[in-house]
Amino acid sequence: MTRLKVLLWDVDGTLAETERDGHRVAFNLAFDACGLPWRWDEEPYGELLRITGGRERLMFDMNRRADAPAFAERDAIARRIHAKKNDFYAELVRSGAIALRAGVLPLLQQCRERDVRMGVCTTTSRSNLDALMRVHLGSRWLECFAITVCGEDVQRKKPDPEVYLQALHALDVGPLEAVAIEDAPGGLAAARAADIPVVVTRSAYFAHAPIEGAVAVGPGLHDRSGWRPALRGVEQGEGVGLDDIQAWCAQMDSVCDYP
Ligand code: XBP
Repeated sequence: MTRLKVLLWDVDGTLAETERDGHRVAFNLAFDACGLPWRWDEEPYGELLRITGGRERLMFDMNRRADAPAFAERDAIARRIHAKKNDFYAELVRSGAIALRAGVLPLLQQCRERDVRMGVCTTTSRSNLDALMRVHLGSRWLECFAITVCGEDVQRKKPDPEVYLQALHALDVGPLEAVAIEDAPGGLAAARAADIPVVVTRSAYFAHAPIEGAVAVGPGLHDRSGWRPALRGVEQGEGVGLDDIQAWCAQMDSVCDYP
């Protein structure tokens, strides 16, 4: 492991718990707005998260519905619902419905202080990322990140590694000079397929998902307890920092599977 030069952030579930109270709610508002009697409740939506990408998720769901529109119409309908969903999502985010996860801001700040470059590697649409970051980091949020790769920028979404490979290429760093922060098996698989070490901060929907091949997995960046491998110096009120991440990566032999 060489010096950690780049921290690559996933968005949904990692920077913020956006899915249950953000995207899901916005999809339901979009169904209503399109005159469709469909509804995604909390639990089934968790299962749908296996399909990355909102439009892809809609297509998957339509393809298994008894009341689905004719096959030839589905793509156009999915695009229409998805565009409306993203508008509703931006409204929800602007209303303050979605906070950043605890521990995220201090780590963003530490990266800036220590000149560790940051990137965003996400499956979500750029408009959703912009809405979220504008609310929490202000209108100049893009200046915090050396690169942002979103759903529109790739041919294949996570778990394909394309989003991570693009970021490494643009930043001109090798995979072991980067660390990805992810919350879910699909994102973990994408970063690992690009050979990038991954720290998993479990999100609500993936609290018990099997995690294979992460350098560390834990409940959130705000909390030093509950991590595997365990963190030294567990102190109340202190979160996970760059030194911890670097230490996990130094023990790369501990890359293992966590139930
Ligand atoms: C999460 C996703 C996204 C969002 C919805 O991406 O799979 O599809 O659920 O966003 P990540 P869109 O964890 O990589 O941030 O509707 O814009 O696709």
